[in-house]
Amino acid sequence: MFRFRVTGSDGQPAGDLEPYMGMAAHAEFVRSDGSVFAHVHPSGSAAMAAMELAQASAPGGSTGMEMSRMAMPGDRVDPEISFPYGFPKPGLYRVFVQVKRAGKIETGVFDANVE
Ligand SMILES: [Cu+2]
Repeated sequence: MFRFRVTGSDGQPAGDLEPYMGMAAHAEFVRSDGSVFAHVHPSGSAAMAAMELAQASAPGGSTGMEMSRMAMPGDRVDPEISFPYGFPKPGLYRVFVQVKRAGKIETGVFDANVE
C-alpha cells in the first residue's frame, strides 16, 4: 500500500478534499523508460462504489464528465489516501497523485528508486 496524506499550508490534514471523477484520488506509477504505466485508485472507499455505479449505468463506458456527476456535492474525502500497487521490476519511477480540493485539481509528484 502506498499511503499519502494531503495537508494544508498549515501542515494539518486537509479537510476540503472532494471526489474527483468519482474517486477519492487517482495515482499513476510511471517507469522512467515508459515501459510501465499504471493508473491506480484507492481500494475500499465509498467513492469506489459510486464509480462502479456510474460505470454500470453509462452505456458504452463512462467519461470523466459522466463519473463526476456521481460525486455528490458535500461528499467528504479522507485526506489519508492509500493505493495498492506493486512495482513490476526495478528502476526509476515517478508517482503522480491527483486529488481535488475545493474545486481545484492538485497533483503531487514523487520519485521512487526501486531496487
Ligand atoms: Cu483514476
